Amino acid sequence: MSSITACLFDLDGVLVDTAKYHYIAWKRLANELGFDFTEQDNERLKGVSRMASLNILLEIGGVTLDEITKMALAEKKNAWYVEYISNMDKSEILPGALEFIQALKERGIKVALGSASKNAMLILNNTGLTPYFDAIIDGTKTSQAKPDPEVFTLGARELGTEPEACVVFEDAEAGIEAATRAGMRSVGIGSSETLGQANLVLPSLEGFTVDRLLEL
Ligand code: B16
Ligand code: MG
Repeated sequence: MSSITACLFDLDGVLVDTAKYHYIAWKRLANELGFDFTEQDNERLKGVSRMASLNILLEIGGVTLDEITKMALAEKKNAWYVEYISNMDKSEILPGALEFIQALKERGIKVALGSASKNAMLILNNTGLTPYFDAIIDGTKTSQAKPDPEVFTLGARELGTEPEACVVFEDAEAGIEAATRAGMRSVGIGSSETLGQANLVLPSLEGFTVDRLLEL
């Protein structure tokens, strides 16, 4: 097994909890369309692209719409979401995430972002995380959604690192599958019920050390 020289991080659910803002915006849209949208429903949208999320939401509400209307609704939801995340600051970085990234940098391990979000730069800038990344791959640079490995393959390429030397941190099952398909090791952040395919599952990054990473 190659030694680990790079870590690739998902954003929502690993470094920050933006899922709550996605939830409020999707719920607002569902309510406008005349149906409810629960937190449990929102679980189905984690790690899923914007248009795929809208399709799931409409399926839950039993609503069928043409593509042009769907595009307009996705834009409307995004405008609300951007308004919510505009007020984010570094207090919204998830426990242990910044400490772990700082420890990686001190040990000379490269750090990349691998997120489906087209709003990743706004979130990274507002939380002060941007300078820590050697490569940033987000939804504006990819054409295939997770579980396709594209986002992580592009990240490794931009870092100049072989996939075998990379570890992916993900909170979504599709993200763990994407890592495996990219030929990378993975750490699931969340529950082993959904992330059991990862090499290691942690409840959060709090207390996780570089030494433990290097044992993977
Ligand atoms: P946007 P990640 C994902 O971020 C979210 O988990 C998912 O809920 C969202 O729909 C997707 O980004 C697209 O986000 O609408 O901002 O482009 O987990 O891949 O960091
Ligand atoms: Mg995620």
